Formats: sequence, structure tokens, C-alpha cells
Amino acid sequence: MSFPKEFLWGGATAANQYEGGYLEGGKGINTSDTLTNGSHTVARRVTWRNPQTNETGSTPMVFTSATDRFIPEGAIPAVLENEYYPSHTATDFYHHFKEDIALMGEMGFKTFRMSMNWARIFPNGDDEQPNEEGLKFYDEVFDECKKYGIEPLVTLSHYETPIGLTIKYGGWKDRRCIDFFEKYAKTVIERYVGKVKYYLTFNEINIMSMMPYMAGGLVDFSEQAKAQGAHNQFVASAKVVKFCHENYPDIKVGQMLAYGPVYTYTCDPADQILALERSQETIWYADVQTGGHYPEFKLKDYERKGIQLEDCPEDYELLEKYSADFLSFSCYGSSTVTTHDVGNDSGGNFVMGVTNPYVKTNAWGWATDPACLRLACNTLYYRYNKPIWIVENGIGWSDVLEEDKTVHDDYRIDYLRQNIQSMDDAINKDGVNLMGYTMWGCIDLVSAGTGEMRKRYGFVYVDRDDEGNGSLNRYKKDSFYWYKKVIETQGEDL
Ligand code: BGP
Repeated sequence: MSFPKEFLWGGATAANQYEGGYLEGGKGINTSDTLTNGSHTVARRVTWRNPQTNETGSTPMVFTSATDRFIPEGAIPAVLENEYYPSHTATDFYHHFKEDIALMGEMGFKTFRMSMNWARIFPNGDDEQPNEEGLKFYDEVFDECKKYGIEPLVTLSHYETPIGLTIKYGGWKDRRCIDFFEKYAKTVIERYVGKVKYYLTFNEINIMSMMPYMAGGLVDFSEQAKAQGAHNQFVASAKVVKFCHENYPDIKVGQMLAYGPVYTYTCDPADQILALERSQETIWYADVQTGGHYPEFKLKDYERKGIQLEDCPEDYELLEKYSADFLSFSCYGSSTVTTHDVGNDSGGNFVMGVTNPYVKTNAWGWATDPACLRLACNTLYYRYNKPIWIVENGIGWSDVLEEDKTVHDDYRIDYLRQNIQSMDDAINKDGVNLMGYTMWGCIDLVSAGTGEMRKRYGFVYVDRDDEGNGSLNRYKKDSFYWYKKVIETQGEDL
């Protein structure tokens, strides 16, 4: 077992789930600020108000019927009084960043994946001038990272779209968002030259197909709107790559894809075809952003559905010439599909499929399957031959804080050990160029899918519950000491 010397060990977070500081320091409102709590069986809801009638209400954020409206005609997403919004305080990185980065330093992190809160920089999304106070906050964060030799990996939009862009333009389906994002990206890239070397443009760009409001600020959930939203994000990403290549060639801009291998439940060829089609639903996003082209199978799919993109020839030149420098991805497990009625489903989580008898699942029905990392690395590396980076992996668990303030999370250690072994195989047996690994939610944070606090991923426990009670104090879990040792020994001592 040996990981390359320059391997970037670390952890990952996102502003909407971690930062808090809602409306502090001139921050505007993001789409994620309008999401209430759900649970592992109940979807989070988006709250809205009709400015004409003052009527208020809420709608589930995972909405599958493209024919219905997501929120009622005339209503706009809004933050309502007397509702609880987990992202408003989250686990309060805004006021704890020095303490948290010190903890990361103690574990020996080489990198820290975080996202910048777009509405902290451009409160309405389309403002003329950036918010200096917001820029200063991240200056301090990056300076703190530097103290510990931690290289930031910054996601520019991790489920954070200023709500103004949704209300005024309908979110990412409007091409004007490309310009707003480009301006935001250029502002921060220039500001943090010498402090930030790695950027990701959009978190899990493919999730727009399942959660269009969260990932694209869309309130129109039609196939047409989602296709246009994705196209606009691709073009915006390419423009960021272009800007860096032309001005700051040392800065690397990556794609970020939600990825999990798809297995077949049986050896029926029909199941293989189904798995192929399921994989295509994900991989085409990387074919465009990292590979530089729309694959034919996607164009045919659009043709069949009558989807017509609002585009221009320059878009395609940009996509080809300025594809991503590297491909990063989240990978939590696999999904298993079949054309047969096998009498089980995987418990209603958004990774659809049936239960695979060979892999364990956690309480939220996620298949925790370590072998899938090796598979994912091979598929993604050899399809594009560009460096890859695992920027999310981990296990959500309802950890228990003991009276003596310890947390015994041996299930997490066990899961991570097997996953790191799987990465090691990808590097040392398969020759994959893997840049790094950032374990998801390294300090406990709010769950994106459910809004719960009890679905914890971290090496550090944060005292906060699903109703927003708790001291926000930080406590090291057993996995904290374990991961520190893993980094220290470059993965030798697992
Ligand atoms: C990914 C997101 C993260 C994250 C993670 C775990 O899809 O990029 O933001 O939270 O999944 O999901 P959850 O928080 O729902 O457990």
C-alpha cells in the first residue's frame, strides 16, 4: 500500500450545509436558504410566497412530474417566518472556521474542499459590484488554511444559487446566468490568486436532472428547462477554464460529477441494457464537460424528446477547447437495477434501484459498497485520460455522543478503510492517476438530501440537533485519530 507523495488527503464541505452566517456580512439569500427539514423518508420542502396574495406554502424539492408546476403560479421561493431552515446556522463554520481549520491541520489535511457562498459575494446574483465583506471572509479562511499548509479546493456553486437569479430569470435555464456566473468566478479567481489553485465549477452537475431547484435554481422542472440549465452550466464552466488558461495557467478547474457504478441484478441481457442506459444518464455530463462533446446518444435522446437547445456555434467551440482540467466526483456506493420484479426496492433513497444482497446499506438505504471506488476510478479515468479526484465519499450515520464526549464510530472507520483500500488498488494495480481524496462532511454538517443533522459524516462531532438546539461545540470522534494516522503513514497504516 503506497499513495503518491503528492496525494491530496483531506475532507469536504459545502457552504449551504456548513457555513451558516445567514444574512451576516452582507450575504444575500440562496435557493438553499429556502429549504426546510425533511427526514430520511420525507423530502425537504421549498417554501414560497405569492407576493400578490401573500399566500404562503411549501412544496417537496424532489418533484418528478414534469407536467405539474413546482410552486404555484405567481408564487416565488421565499424564507418564511416560523419555519426552521437548517442552512441558516448549519454548523456555523462562519464563526468557527479558525477552530475547524486547526482541527483539519491536526489531522494533517493536505487539502480542504469547501464551497464559496455565491450570495455572499454577489448577494442578488446580478449585482454590479461584489460584496467586499464577503470577499474578506474568504480571505481569512484561505489565510488560515495556509497556516497549516492546507490547499483549498473551492467549489464555486455547491447547491448555492442566489435566489434573485431564480426569481428574476428562472434560474439556470436563462442564458444570462452564464454571464453572472462568469463575473462571479472571475472576481474570486482574481482575488485569490496565490491562495487558491483548485476550483470546481458546479457541484454534482448531473443532479440537476433529479433536484433542479437545488442544483440549478429552476422552478420549471420540464425536460427542456433541465437540458438548457445543464447546457448553460457547461458553457459557463468552459468560460471559467478559458479564463484561467489564458490568465492563470497554474490554476486548475475541474468538473464535479455525482457518480456511482450501476450493477445488474441478474445476468439477463435486458438487465445489462438497462444498466447501460442508466449509466448513460450520468456519464454524458462528463462526456460534455470533461470530454468536450455531447455524445451522440444524448443528442438522439434530445431529438426523441423534442428538446431544442438555445445555443450557438461558439458554445461548442468553447466546450471542445476548454473542457475541464480534471474530473472530480462524489461516490458513496453503487446502485443495482433489473427489468425483473424481484420484490424489493432500495428504501426510497434517490439513488434508485433494488437492494443488492451483496452490499450493506446504511439507515438511509445507501448501498455502502467499497469496491465501487475502484470501478468508478477505472471507468472515469480511462474514458477521458485526465486526472481524477474523489471529492466526496463517506457514510452517513446517527452517531452517539457519549457522556464523556467521545464518539465510537468504528462503522465509519471500517467503511473508510475498505474505501481507501479500493483507491489503493485503483492506483497501484490499475495505474489510475488519482489526485486526492476528500472525505465528505469532515466536520459534521447538515445533510443535503434530508436537511437532518442526525445524518452525520464527520471525523468531528458538532453538538447540534434536527431542531437547531445544541452548543455547536466540536468533539473528536474515534475516526479523527484513525484518519490522522492514515494521512501520517500515507495510507500504510489502515
Ligand atoms: C452529495 C452532495 C453533498 C452531500 C452528500 C451526502 O450529493 O454533494 O452536498 O450532502 O451528497 O448527501 P446527504 O447530505 O443527503 O447525505
